[in-house]
Amino acid sequence: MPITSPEKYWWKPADKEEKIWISIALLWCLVLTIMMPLMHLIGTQNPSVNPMKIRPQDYRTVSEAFIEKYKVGEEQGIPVVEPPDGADVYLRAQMWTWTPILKLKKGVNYKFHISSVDLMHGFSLMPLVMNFQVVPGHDNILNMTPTSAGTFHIICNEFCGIGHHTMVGKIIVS
Ligand SMILES: [Cu+2]
Repeated sequence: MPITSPEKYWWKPADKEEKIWISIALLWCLVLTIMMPLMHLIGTQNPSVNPMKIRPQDYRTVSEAFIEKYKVGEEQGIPVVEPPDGADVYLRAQMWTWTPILKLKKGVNYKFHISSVDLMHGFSLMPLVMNFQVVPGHDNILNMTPTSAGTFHIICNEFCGIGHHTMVGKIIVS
């Protein structure tokens, strides 16, 4: 039995319904493309951080010094730190912790330095859904003023190994 080619249908003109869906998909792509830069200006989920370079070992040193200076306690082996008003705040990501736990005041502006000392992690502040990537070697500088009191959790949204799901940090605002 000879081998026969399948019916050639793919060069038939596109169906009307197919054309409608291609147009919708294209239009949606354009909307998303415009929304990406626009959300930086009007949205709050993707803060524009000021990235500076820092070697991971240097970041470890400065964040350890910050912890030493303002440590007020400990929770399950993680230091609890209460920095003074307007201080530089260091939040370190590493497999699989966010160090330290921060105690902040509502309405006070803090200059955050967020970086990783091993591999790439993702900063996701819940329940506010504020996100950005935390890359070793880059100090993400971000001015943040807590506007509401409560306990906020930071989860890692970049898969970083076997303990990824346990990587939860905490910011307590009073
Ligand atoms: Cu992680």
